[in-house]
Amino acid sequence: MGQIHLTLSQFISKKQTFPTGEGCGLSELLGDVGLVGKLIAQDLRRAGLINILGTTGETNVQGETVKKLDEIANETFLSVLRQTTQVCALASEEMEKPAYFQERGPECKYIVLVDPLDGSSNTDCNMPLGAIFSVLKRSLPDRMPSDEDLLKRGIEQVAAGYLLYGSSTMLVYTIGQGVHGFTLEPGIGEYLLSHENIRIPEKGTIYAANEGNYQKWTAGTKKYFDDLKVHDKATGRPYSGRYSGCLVADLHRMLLGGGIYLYPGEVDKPEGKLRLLYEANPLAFVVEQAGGKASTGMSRILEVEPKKLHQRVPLIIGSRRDVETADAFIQGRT
Ligand code: AFP
Repeated sequence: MGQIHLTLSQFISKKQTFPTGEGCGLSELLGDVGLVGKLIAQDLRRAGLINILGTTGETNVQGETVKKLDEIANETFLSVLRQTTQVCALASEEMEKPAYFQERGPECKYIVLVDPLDGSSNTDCNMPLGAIFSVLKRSLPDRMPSDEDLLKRGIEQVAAGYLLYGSSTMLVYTIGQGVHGFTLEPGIGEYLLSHENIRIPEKGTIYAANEGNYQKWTAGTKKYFDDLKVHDKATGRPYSGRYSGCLVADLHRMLLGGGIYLYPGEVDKPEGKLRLLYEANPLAFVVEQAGGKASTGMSRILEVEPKKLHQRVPLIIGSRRDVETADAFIQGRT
């Protein structure tokens, strides 16, 4: 028999230490996020056969076309996390307002924010998809959270991570003690530890961005992308471009092999495209925990003060030295 890997719950109970009172709540929550992953992965494997591809005909709060799978993933998060004893509210890219689970008592500690299906343009062509989650602590135990309680800076997250539906299904998370990756073993329906304590290389040679937007970028951003293509063996240039349309998949590649993902602000849209609270913040927490960096181009993502639930933010994320170089160009220092 080969090596026996720890399951997700074994790893959490044996290898993670929680502040007093946090243990079983976060452990249950992470297990339930894993359950969402199993349910969605099962649908995705049969997607072409069970009429769940294509659009619903609706538009979401972001003004984007809703895919059937967006709706299914959102419903799955809602119905699973509604059963999670320590979750009292769920906010999602697919819902204008957060859902509050009124039936929860004062012992219920956590608020979860999710992008339930990241990369939904990939649904119909069998490309990778993901989901991103951020966990905040409820501020006051004696009342249900309000919309304002969800507007916390990324540094206040107590856990974060993502599900990746690729050639295998993975759950990657942090509770502020490194970043750990688990691969779903479909035969036994368990997540098994496959990537313990992931460390992102200081610098990579890969970039991911939608360069179709080049003409919309600022002079500094354009200069950075031009610089990536200069031939210079000593600095590993030209970088290779790898962009999947799924941030989770691109970021996972960077975490393991190094590099940089950029969705920068544009001259006419300085706020960029991606959402702060359930895309940029959780991934920034993961990447920082792995030794990397995440920036708006101007400042640290985790310190951005949120003003509204579906706020957008430019995102430059990945290997520490690559993000520092990109920031220098974007700020006009290079
Ligand atoms: P969707 O989930 O709406 O498809 O957006 C995906 C995403 O948030 C991120 O995963 C991609 O990297 C990025 O947006 C793709 O955006 P473009 O289509 O503008 O390149």
